[in-house]
Parts: sequence; structure tokens; C-alpha cells
Amino acid sequence: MTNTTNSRITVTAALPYANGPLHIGHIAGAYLPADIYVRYQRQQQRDIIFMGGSDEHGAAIMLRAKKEGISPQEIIDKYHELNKETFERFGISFDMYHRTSEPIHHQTSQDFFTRLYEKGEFTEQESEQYYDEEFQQFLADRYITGTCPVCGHPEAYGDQCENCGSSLSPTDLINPKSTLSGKTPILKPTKHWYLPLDKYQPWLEEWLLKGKKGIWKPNVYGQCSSWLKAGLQPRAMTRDLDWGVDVPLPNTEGKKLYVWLDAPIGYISATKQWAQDNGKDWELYWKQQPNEADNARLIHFIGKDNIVFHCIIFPAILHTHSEYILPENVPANEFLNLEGRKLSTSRNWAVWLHEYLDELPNKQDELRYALCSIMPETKDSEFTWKDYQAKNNNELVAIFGNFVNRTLVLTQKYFDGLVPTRHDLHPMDEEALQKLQEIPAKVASAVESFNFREALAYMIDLARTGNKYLADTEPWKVIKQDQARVETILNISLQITANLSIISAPFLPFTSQKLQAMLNFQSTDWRDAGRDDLLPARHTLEKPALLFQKIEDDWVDQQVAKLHQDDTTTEEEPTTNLAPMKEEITYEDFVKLDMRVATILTAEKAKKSKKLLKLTLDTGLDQRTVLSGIAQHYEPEDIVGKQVCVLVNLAPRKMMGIESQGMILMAEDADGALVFMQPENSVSNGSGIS
Ligand code: B3M
Ligand code: ZN
Repeated sequence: MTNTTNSRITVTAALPYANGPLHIGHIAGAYLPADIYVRYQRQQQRDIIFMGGSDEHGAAIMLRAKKEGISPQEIIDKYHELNKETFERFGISFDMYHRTSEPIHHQTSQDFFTRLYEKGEFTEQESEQYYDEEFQQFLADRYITGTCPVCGHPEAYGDQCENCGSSLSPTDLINPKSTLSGKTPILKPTKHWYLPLDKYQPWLEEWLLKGKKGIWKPNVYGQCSSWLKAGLQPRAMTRDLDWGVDVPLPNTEGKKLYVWLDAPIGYISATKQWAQDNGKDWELYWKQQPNEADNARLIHFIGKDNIVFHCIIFPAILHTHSEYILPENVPANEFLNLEGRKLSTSRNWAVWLHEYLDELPNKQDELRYALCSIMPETKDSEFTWKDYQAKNNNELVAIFGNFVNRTLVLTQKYFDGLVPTRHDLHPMDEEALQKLQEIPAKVASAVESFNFREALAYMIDLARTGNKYLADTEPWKVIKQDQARVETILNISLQITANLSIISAPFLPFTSQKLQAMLNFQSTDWRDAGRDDLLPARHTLEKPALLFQKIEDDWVDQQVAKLHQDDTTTEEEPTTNLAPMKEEITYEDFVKLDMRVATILTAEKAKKSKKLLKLTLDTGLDQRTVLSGIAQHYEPEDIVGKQVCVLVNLAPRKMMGIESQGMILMAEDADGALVFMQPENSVSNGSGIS
């Protein structure tokens, strides 16, 4: 269980490369969940810091500089400023948005390197690395592209395939090419300093595999455990590059620290800078305290492509420095897709946050709400403008806004904007008050356990409770006979509204402020949430205004059209609608599947079903009935006698009153066409497939 009693918390969000603007995938992946978490903890009056900043090193920066024809320094200055400002406008409330190009960061990361060096942790190794003969330089991972050996994507980078997320080394790539000259690079020897991750494997198994089981999210824990199962390898902590943090050793010209060594240390440099600026002690947030209970809780918010660096490599480095704390949790998110396709910076298939804010400077919360409601917490998810519209119209306008507006307008109308007195309670009132008391704790516990979608749903449930309460009690009718009753109803509705202004603040900070201004009420203290006396009788309210506006279909159409207009995908590289790769499984998972060759003996349409054919199969083991959803693709008479592949140990399922005892393997393309997977030559029924 997470230790929620210790009030000191260090939160970090991945440092985006200052080589391009931010899109909604970045936001939903790391920054929005981090911001919700931090805002909530601040409301709990906990001592929490939120560190972020630009990652300004690595080949990603240099490649962009080359593409834009300006220097790396100009690139980082441009995008650091843009991203910092964009986060601010969107309400991502960093305590420090730092830069890894700052001297304090160069110093801090060099100190880390030197410590490791002096402790004798590194192994020095000469190895063959790709070298571009025309440009006369070694090629960092990102300077090499080629075909991904895992998924066949033709533009995988030397360190990672952005299509399937696999982590790669340059020599894994099929047909490697230098991005500088476009030519095939040669291998040439060079010396580097390696961190022996294999040496830390036993410690990682203890700390991570044992210690984080059932605590870290399954997607994060699963990725780490497959890394550890595969066995860790030494990893070079230096690169041949001319941009980055210098290696602090003699005779190392042309060598820089590996960007993934220096970048996470950027969280620490940011904290040092923040501490200097604010008269604080940075060590309280990063170092072990004499009394373990006083240690800060370290939480890293990242996207799934950064898991290994934050869960394995950085902790190993902190561990070797012995006096540092280790991450308590790394609630990494999966990826966000956009309108049926993967987000892609290079194809400009993205909703850029600064552009959204330029168009809709006061609609931060609408996007925060829509993104939080679909956050890819456990699996990839999808943003569409239609869904954004639906969340806005059906939830923010129709539930939250409607409830608040009715409450405030009726209070103005009947009581001149003064909070009325509460009298005897009816069962409906008790029920509403009961919910009012319960919901904040539910939101809190969901946020504390990083279930932000669930937390958001509880929050909106309080507005829904209020809406239903008004609909059930109908104060607009009751007012004619019983003013005292209406006083009670509106008093309760106003208490719900005041509570909403507190518990919506982490998700909808701008709305919460507007609402508190209308209520003439100020409290961000979470410990006030659940109280039914936040607004005393005769308290004066301000004039209400609408919190949210309906979005029309036309506007949605325009946004979708704009996406397609800006899309730079060319004809030669058609985008596929292929489903993204599923979560990794182990070999043990795979061998559980018993797949065999079988022959179709009979085939007929299943009664009452347009889609299903009822087949009898000879599986070699037995004759059995299998239902297959291929009736719209094959005529029964055409498939009798065919050999097919069948999953024979799938638990039986009843469909349309018939029990299906297995599943036929089919290939389905993106347009929904189906074809059988068949053996190339006839083989005996029951032959195993592996
Ligand atoms: N800049 C990669 C990324 O933006 C990298 C993250 C660093 S976190 C210390 O995805
Ligand atoms: Zn791939």
C-alpha cells in the first residue's frame, strides 16, 4: 500500500525534448495526470513539489536543428520557451520548469558521473559502432534509421521503434542508414563507459520484482519484469556527440554523457534551482532522512516509452549513490491515438496544444476534462473531436454547468442571491447530503491510487447528484406553496456547489476558480470537502455566469477537416488502420495456446445469425462443432474439405444456442476482409502449430 501519511512528496513529469511543440498525447500521457495529482495533494496541504523542464540534449535536438537549418541552441531556446508557456497557459502547475542546458544541471550530472566513475562502477569498453564516413562522425542512436526487427516498421530509430515501442540498439536494425548522409554506415571501434546493469539485476529483482508487485500498475510492472526476465546488459553512459554534457574525464574530447543518463538527473537539478530560488533544502526531497518515515515519496509521471529509464536505469544509478531515495511509484500511461490513427509528429497528425490554446484560450478545462476521461491508464485510448464534443455537451454543459447554473439562478431569483436557511430534512435531502459526504473521499482515494478516470467520474457524479436532486425536488414548482421547503433545497444545492468547487479543482482548475468567484467563497482545502456548512445562511453570492458552452457539430467538422488538411502523410506511405500491437506476453503465455490443423467436414449457416457459420471439424483429436463469424465472407459449400488452423483449447462458448468448441484462425485486414490461415501443403489433422 502507498504510504499516504508522509506529507513530503517529490513529483516529476518527463522532461520533453525541446525539439518540438507539445501535443495532446504528451498531455494525456504524463502532464495532466501529474498536475491533477499535485493539485490534489496541495489541497491536502501536503509538502509537495512538482518538477519539470526541457530535455535539451541528445540527438533528437540536433536532428531537429539540422531539419530547421538553425543551431541546436536556437532550437532549444525556441521550444523551451514555447513549451514552458504552453504548460502555463494550460494550467500545468510546475513549481519549476527547468532546462538541462543550465550550468547547474551540467554540474549535477557530471557529479553523478564522477561519483560512479570513482566508485569503479563503470566498465570501459571498446566496441564497434556505426560511423558515417562522409560526415566523419559516429552516429548516435537517433542518427540511424532502419527497419524494425520486431514489427517491420521501415523508419525505426537506433534506440527505439516508435511504431511498436520496442527498445532497440543500432545494430538490431535491418538495412541501417545514416540520417546525415543517407548512406549505409560502417562499423568502427570507439571507447565508452558502461553501466553494468547486469550487476544490479539481483538488487532490481528484489527491489522491483518483489517490492513493487501489486503496487505498480500492471502495464509498468509487466514491462519491467520482461526486461528483467530477458536479463539486463551493460549500457553505455557516454556517446560520441558534439552536443550535450561533457564527459568529466581527461582526453574525452568529442564525448558526451548519454542523454538518458543526464535527463533524469534533470529532476534533481530542477529541485536544486527551485530550492535556491525559494530558500528551501533540496536534499529533503531527494535524500534519505535519518528517520525513514521522513523520506519524501518520489513519483515519476511518464509515458510508456520511458519506463525502462525511470524504473530500471535511473533507480540503479540512485541506488549506487546510496543516499538517494528511490521512486515509490511510476504510474506510466500508455499511448493516446487520434481519430483512428497513431499520433505522429513527423506526419503532423496531432492536436498541438499551443494551437488549441490560440484558438480557444479559455477552454483549458474542456480539454483537460475530455483528456482525463480517456486517459490511457491501462491501455492505449483514442481522442476524437466527436468525443470531445460529447464530453463537453453531455457532461460539462448538461450536468456540471446545468446544475450550478440552476442553483445559482434560482437563488438569485427567490432569495436575492443570499444563501437561504436550512429547515427540517426530507429523505431526499438526507440522501443528497449522504452522497455529498461520501464522494470527496472516493475522489481522493482514486487520485491517490492514480486512477484519474475513476476520480473524474466520481467528481462529476457529485454534479449529477445535484442535478438529480433538483429534478426530484422541483423547487421551481414548490416555491408557489412552500417557500421554507425551497430554502432547504437551495441551501443543500449550494453546499453541493461549494463542494464541487473544491473537488473539481484538480481536474478543472479554471472552472473551480470561476465558480468560487460566483459563490464569493474561497477554500481550496480538501479537508473542507464533504462538509455541508461551507456557505452559511445569508452569505451573499455574486451574479452567476455560464461555466460551459455547447459545441456545435459544425465546429467539430472543422476541427477534423483541419487535421486532415495539415496531415503530411504522403501517398507513398499510406497510413494503415492496423490495430496497435497488443501487450507483450511471455513464452509461457504463448505455449498455453494449443493450435492444430483441422479439416472442415460440414458447414451450414447458423440459425438466426447473419454472421455465424456452424462447422464440424476433424481436429485429429476428435470431431467437434465450431462457430465462426465468416458467413458474410464464405458460402458454406465452398469451404467444406478445406484445411484450417484452429485454437482447440479455447474454453467452449455458447452462441445462438449452439456450443462452439474452439476458434478458427483468420486474418482480418484493416478493411474487415477475412481469410483463412491455412497450411501451405496438406498435413495430417491434429498437427500442432507453434
Ligand atoms: N526527453 C524522452 C521523451 O520526451 C525524454 C524524456 C526524458 S525524462 C527524464 O519522451
Ligand atoms: Zn517496431
